[in-house]
Amino acid sequence: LSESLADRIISGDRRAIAKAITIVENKEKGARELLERIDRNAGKSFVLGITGPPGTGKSTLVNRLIERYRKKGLRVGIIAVDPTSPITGGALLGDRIRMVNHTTDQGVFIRSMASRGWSGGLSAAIVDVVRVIDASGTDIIIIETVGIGQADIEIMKVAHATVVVLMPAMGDDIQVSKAGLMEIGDVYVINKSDLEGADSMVLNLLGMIREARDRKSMVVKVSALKDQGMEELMKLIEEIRSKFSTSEGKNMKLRSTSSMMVEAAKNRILNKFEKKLKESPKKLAEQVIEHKISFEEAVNRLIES
Ligand SMILES: Nc1nc2c(ncn2[C@@H]2O[C@H](COP(=O)(O)OP(=O)(O)O)[C@@H](O)[C@H]2O)c(=O)[nH]1
Ligand SMILES: [Mg+2]
Repeated sequence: LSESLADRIISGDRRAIAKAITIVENKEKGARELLERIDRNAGKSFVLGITGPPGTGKSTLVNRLIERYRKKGLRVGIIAVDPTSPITGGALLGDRIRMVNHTTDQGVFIRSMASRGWSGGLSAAIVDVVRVIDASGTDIIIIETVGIGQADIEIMKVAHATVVVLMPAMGDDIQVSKAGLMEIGDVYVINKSDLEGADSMVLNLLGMIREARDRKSMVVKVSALKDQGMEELMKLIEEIRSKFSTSEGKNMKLRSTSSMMVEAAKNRILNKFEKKLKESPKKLAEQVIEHKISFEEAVNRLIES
């Protein structure tokens, strides 16, 4: 089964991609084998992270990017990570509606993932999903996350480049500076620049970036809704993407691949450890209480695999 499924993924079959993602997400039997089978075909997609506080217009912007990349004839994959549960998720529904224009296009693959219920393994799950979509011959994979927590920052390490989306009148909002968003952006977008306060937000932002680090990043004003400033944003992203197949791109790939490996490894160690915690602590504790083994020895045994 996984042999033919792997072939179908590699040929770009959207239904096969969707099925494979379900298999790896649920850690079904054969998931690892499937990932092994597609491994040689992965590593070609440019992964673009898009993050920022809720409601800044990320999904609207992603739609605009999809339109443009499709016009270039490129295949696009979207992973929309949503904090709400898949059952009650209003925002998820919103994303679906906004992206609905692309559902009949074979060159676009969209997958929503709930960020809840992964108990720390979200990044690892995303890594597997990225590899499946990557192996299907997708040129660009966009990961949209709500940039409000450490988990989102972790996810963005998987991306080759990160776009942070903000909007006017956020000031030096605690959401922005506390969330670590100032450290991770290659490009900062002030979206909703059709609204008042965009210019002062740009100044604010430049100040915040300067405070956070010395690396320069690009700032661009956009209105995703009115489709304004999108050409300039595309130019900035394409500038980064054009380096992907050069020596500079090698560094992007190294950073992304090592982050992916670390996320996957962390998750597996954690799973193993948690499994062990279910079995042995009480038995070990009994021996500690009875002074059959020392406390230190018990801790050591707990972390031995
Ligand atoms: N005025 C204005 N509204 C926008 C713009 N982009 C998005 N919006 C609106 O902002 C709201 C949130 O957009 P959405 O894309 O779902 O934001 P997300 O939560 O960051 O993904 C929606 O009502 C959009 O129509 C824009 O450029 N200008
Ligand atoms: Mg969204």
